[in-house]
Formats: sequence, C-alpha cells, structure tokens
Amino acid sequence: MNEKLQQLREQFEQLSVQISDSAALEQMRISFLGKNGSLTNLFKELRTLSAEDKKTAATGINQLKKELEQFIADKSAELAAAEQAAQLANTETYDFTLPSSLTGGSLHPITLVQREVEAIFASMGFTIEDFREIVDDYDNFEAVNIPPHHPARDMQDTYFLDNGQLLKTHTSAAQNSIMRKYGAPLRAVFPGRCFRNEAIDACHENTFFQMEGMMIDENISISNLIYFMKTMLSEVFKRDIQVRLRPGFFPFVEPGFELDISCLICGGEGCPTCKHSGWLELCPCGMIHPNVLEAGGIDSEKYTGFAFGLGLTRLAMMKYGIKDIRILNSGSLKALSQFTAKQ
Ligand code: FA5
Repeated sequence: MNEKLQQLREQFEQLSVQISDSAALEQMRISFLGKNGSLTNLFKELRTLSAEDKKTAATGINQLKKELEQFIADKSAELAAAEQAAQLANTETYDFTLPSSLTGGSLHPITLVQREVEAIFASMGFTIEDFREIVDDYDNFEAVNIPPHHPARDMQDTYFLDNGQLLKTHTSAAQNSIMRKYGAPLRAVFPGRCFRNEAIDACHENTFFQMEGMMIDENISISNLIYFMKTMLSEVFKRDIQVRLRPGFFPFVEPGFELDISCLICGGEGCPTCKHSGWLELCPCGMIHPNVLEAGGIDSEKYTGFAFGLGLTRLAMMKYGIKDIRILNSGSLKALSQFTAKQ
C-alpha cells in the first residue's frame, strides 16, 4: 500500500508541472479522484488491511487527497484568470468618447403629421401649446362640462393614479388652462398623447394622439369652423377629400358635430380600418359650450368660439395608407423606417 501511495505521489508531482489548460486539469482530477480514479481505488483497498495498517495508510491517502484538491483549486483559478486575460487581449477596443451618429433615426409618422398640421395652423395665426399627460379630474371632465356621474364619462374610461389624478383621455383636458392663460380673443392648437381603456382593433389604440384646436373671438360661427377644417384637410392631403359633417354629442360643445372623411384605405368601399362603413371619424368639433367658456374665465355673452379634437393618429394612418393603428405603436422598424424624414 505504501509503495502504491508513493507511486501516485510521484505521478502527481510529475503531472502538476505539465498542466497548462483547464481540460488537462480536469483530466488529471478524474484520473486521481474520479469514480475509478487511482486514489479512489486505493481508498477501496483499505478494507483489506488490518486495523493498525489501515490507520497509517488512511492518513497517507488523505494527505495526498488534500494536496491534490488544493492543487486543483489553485490551478483552476490561475488558469481561469489567464484565459480571461487572453480573451481581453483579443477583444476589439472601442473609443467610447467618440460622438454618436445623429443620422441614424427618422421621425415617427405621427410626429411628421403633427408638425405639418402645426405649421398649417401657425400660418393661420394659431399658437402651438403643450400640456401635461397626467391631469386632474377637473381638467379632464368637470371643466369641460362633464360633471361626476355624467354618462359621457363612460366612453372615456382611463387609467387612474392612486392620488386621484388620471392619464388624460382627450386633449380637451387642456382647454380650461389655455383659456385661463390667454383669455379672449384666442387661437390655439394643442397636440397631445391621450389614453383610454379601449378594446383595441385596427382603428382604436389605448394610447393615441389628438390635436385640439380652439378659436374664440367676437362673432365666431360654424362657418369659421368649417372653413378652418376644410383648409387644414386640403393642406394635409394636398387634394380634395370627401368630408361629411353629422350631428354629434359632446357636453363641451353646442351644437356638436362629427367630421368624418371618406376612408382613404379602401376608397370608401369599406374595410377593417373604417369598420366597413367607408367613413372614418376624424375630427369631432362644435361651438364651445357657454359653461366651458365661463369656467375658463371668458364672458360667454361677448365671445363665442369653436373647438375641434383632431385624431392625429388616424390622420397619419390616412395620409400614409397605414391599415392598422397597432403598427404605429409597435416600434416595428420594418414599418417605421419607411419614413425617412430626419429631425
Ligand atoms: C373627443 O375626444 C373630444 N374631446 C373631441 C372634441 C374636441 C369634440 C373639441 C368637440 C370639440 P372622441 O372621443 O370622438 O372625442 O375622439 C376624437 C378623435 O380622436 C376621434 O375622432 C378619433 O379620430 C380619435 N380617437 C378617439 N379614440 C381613439 C382611439 N382609441 N384610438 C385612436 N384614435 C382615437
């Protein structure tokens, strides 16, 4: 037994100076300590010895086992460090301080349409206003003549925060603040992202863009409203578009209208985008309700005005022939990279 142990020790000492990679180290471990390894087998032979010899031999075998295990642990760490250093030496180096390319992206189709409509209204004397996305119940509902428990709230279910604020359901939520900011006379458009708890389909998203417009002055009438809507649409589409105006109810306008355009995806024949009606609801509008003017601090005896809520996302779909609204929020580069306009 002592002789065999001595032979194993010599083998270990020889091998230990030859090991140069992890595969060879693993091989060495298996040959000594594996299931049928030489040291493991020596342990098995202990049972053939007398109690006295067993004790001495076991001490020697355990000592060699300890040395082997220590060597394997140290060598393994040494080899891992060397392999990592070699990998790093071969890795390409980057200069992270170089400026990034500013030419990679392109504007989203909704941004393109938004900017175009903003420019059209700016050329007609309207200011462009910004407004927050998280609003109070007052801004979104009460200030626009939708008191608590009014059934119109049901059509605009949204996402409520624990503190009672909500994600705005329509850009009309900014009407009150803008009236208070400028008073009358007033011409303003205000684009914004809106949120609703919607059943999503080809023309409804839970997150979409609108652009609100308001014009308030003495003697503003429905004729002014129709003129501005027609001008905007002919400028955006650069051709005559079939439009229809039908009565529509919104608590914040009186009278109120739905302005639909003939679906440009199917040419008016009916498709999923227009829910097979041939028409797409694009821009509800109407004469601002006196209650809303008064809530905004404007004398409703002296001033009248119109307001509209243009569906910007749907306008982008019509302008660019996008059949399904979900593409616009998808982040799909295949679809979005077709719009190459830069910042
Ligand atoms: C409103 O939001 C009113 N605030 C509009 C308004 C403003 C009326 C001022 C009168 C005066 P409505 O819920 O219909 O109305 O939405 C207006 C437009 O936003 C729709 O015609 C449509 O183009 C777009 N829209 C509404 N819901 C969605 C949706 N889930 N996904 C995509 N577009 C939508």
